[in-house]
Amino acid sequence: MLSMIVLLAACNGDQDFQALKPDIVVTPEVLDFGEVVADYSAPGTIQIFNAGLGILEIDEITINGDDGSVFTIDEVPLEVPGDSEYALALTFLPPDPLPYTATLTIHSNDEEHDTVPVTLIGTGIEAPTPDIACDSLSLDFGTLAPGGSAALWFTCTNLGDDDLYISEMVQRNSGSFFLASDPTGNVLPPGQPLQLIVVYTPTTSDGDNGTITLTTNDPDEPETVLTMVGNGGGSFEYPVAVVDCPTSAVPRETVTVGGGASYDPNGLEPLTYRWTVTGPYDDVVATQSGTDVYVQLDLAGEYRVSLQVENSIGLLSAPSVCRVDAVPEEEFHVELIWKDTNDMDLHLLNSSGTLFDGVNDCNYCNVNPEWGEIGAADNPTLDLDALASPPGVENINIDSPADDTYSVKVHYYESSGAGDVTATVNIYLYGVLEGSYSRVMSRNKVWDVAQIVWPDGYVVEDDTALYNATLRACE
Ligand SMILES: [Ca+2]
Ligand SMILES: [Ca+2]
Ligand SMILES: [Ca+2]
Repeated sequence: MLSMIVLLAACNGDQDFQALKPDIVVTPEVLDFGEVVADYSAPGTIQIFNAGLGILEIDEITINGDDGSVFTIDEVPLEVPGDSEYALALTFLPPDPLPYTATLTIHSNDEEHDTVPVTLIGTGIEAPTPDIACDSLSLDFGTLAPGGSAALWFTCTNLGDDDLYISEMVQRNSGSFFLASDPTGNVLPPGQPLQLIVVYTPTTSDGDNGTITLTTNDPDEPETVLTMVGNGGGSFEYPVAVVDCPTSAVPRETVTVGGGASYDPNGLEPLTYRWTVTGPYDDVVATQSGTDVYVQLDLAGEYRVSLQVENSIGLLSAPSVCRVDAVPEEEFHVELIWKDTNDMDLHLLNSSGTLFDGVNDCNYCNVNPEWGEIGAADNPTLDLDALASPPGVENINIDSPADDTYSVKVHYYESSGAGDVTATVNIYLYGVLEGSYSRVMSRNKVWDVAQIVWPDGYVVEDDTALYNATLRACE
């Protein structure tokens, strides 16, 4: 009975109830980190004391102000028991030589002081700093037979204006990479390079990968990770190129081939893109470096679009290749190709035509004559007209030709120093390559290539000798 009375008295007493509340006391009111070299960090501490007997619950600690991001809290406590203290650790990292200030606010369950502000100040100052820069962050040794040995190197230079100190070197993964000398303890004065020679001695052909991590006093890059791969890298995952090709295309169209789905399995991004576009004659027609590539399909035939992506440490993906087949839409499509700096001209004559007559010979000086019925469908058009490329590409098209027999001719207009040049003519009828012919020509010669009988759609090659043009422009 006695113990029950004591218990009731303890619970009901007003003064005892007060004592179970938390009571927050924070010092200092202003935390000054002093002067700190820009890009270096300095620690600071705020004491949170709970002078009450109830548990102090910390709801949130915020840092506000324009400079809020230069001050960070290491770890926020959930609660501080009665009559005890928590040391709140902070870090000040000035990015520039400027003064910084922000307000830290502690939100708690202390009803009388539910928010307690602390002013944070600090000044960034200018001072010499080291700056590590390596010429490459990866070495790929390619293929090497077991028992063989090869050496490659990284060159890391101190681009800063204070000494660069290499405090630690850690090598991980495959032991087939051997660092010729341990750089630990090296001090590089400003401007000084350091060669890190790596010798690769594979014991199997399964592939190897490894890293070297350098720890230095570079303030904004305390660790530099260098990656080595050999014999395909073994378990190493290279970046992956993914190309997205259009399913159909027509000559003279510009198509977009996308590389945006490419990725790096290790997240070593951004990627850089290396595109190579090869035309129907195995010529490289474009090399580009954007995420997407734009391919002008001058010719009918197959274009190969190849993409390799490079990750942020300089390792290349295997190439990914897609094919775009440019198929003429017109029923009648004739193209002329040459690969020198000279100027050749494609001519298409109807059965009434003579070379350079201004009506019945479609060419550079008569690009879209009216033939056949009234209307454009059966008229020829010189759609691509090249003066001097190389490569030169010209083509003449008819959507739906009138019944007739047509003649294809080539005139070597001007040499521009090119001398004898091979001309190639491809004849596509109803979207199908029906004939491909080549001749070596010299200046002012005319080549009678073939005759095309319409609507049968067959091609008769003309094997007569080249002859000199008597005219060089339309009459
Ligand atoms: Ca740096
Ligand atoms: Ca021409
Ligand atoms: Ca017509």
